[in-house]
Amino acid sequence: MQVYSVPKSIKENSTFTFCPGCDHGVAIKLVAEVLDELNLRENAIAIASSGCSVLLYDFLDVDCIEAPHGRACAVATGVKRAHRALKNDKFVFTYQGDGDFASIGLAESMHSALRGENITAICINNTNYGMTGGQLGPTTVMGQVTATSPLGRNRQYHGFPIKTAEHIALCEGVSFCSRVALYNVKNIINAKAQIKKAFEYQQQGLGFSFVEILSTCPTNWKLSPSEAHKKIEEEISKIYPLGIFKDIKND
Ligand SMILES: Cc1ncc(C[n+]2csc(CCOP(=O)(O)OP(=O)(O)O)c2C)c(N)n1
Ligand code: SF4
Repeated sequence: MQVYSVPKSIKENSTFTFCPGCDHGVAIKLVAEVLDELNLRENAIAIASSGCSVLLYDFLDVDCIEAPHGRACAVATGVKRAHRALKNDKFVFTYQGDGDFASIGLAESMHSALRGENITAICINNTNYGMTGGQLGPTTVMGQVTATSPLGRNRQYHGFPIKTAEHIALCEGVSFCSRVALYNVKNIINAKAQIKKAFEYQQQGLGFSFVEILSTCPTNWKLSPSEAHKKIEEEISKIYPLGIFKDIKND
């Protein structure tokens, strides 16, 4: 009996090149499993962005476009609308870091949500700019030491971090909005269910769907993979609570 196989939506013989213990690999595997289960692989277009998330297109066996930093939701909007105008509807989703989605791209992200674009955005929140060396990002928590906040994030100099899912949930065009984590099996199973729901809402034409995934960046956090997961469980998920913030079918 086969109990596990690599998702068809992952390229054959792929070896993830993320740092050891990085949750990007788990997140991409979940996305691939959901694409398989919903039979979306041939019709999907993924929009990758700048940051470690861009590596998505090295591993995912679907059509991918790389957007300039922060512009993934804008590119996804264009791709979705252009195909719809040609009566060739596509399944379109973005895969972005928190810096990409909630800092340089905040206007594009939020206005896509407000417009209710029928796309799905996945935001990997690892509380820093991972690819460029661990600088302070929009989600860096108070007191967190980063490459550009050596004394820790503080109110006077840096201000407060953004609670991305809570803000996106306030946008009227949003059909589904949740925050998940990947620090244990229960959470991984739940994360997959939320990604699936977000994808299904797009299939049903319900508007902008969004999943924020709390993720590790052991390299820049200077922690082991297990310490990094513990940090998410005990610290980060207390500041950024897990849950569904909007579900138009159940609200
Ligand atoms: C317009 C622009 N500004 C800055 C950069 C440099 N840059 C590349 S990746 C990145 C940060 C990515 O951080 P995040 O979006 O949080 O993703 P992560 O790497 O943590 O997954 C930056 C600032 C760029 N590529 N383009
Ligand atoms: S720098 Fe951080 S986010 Fe990027 S691959 Fe390494 S651990 Fe993952």
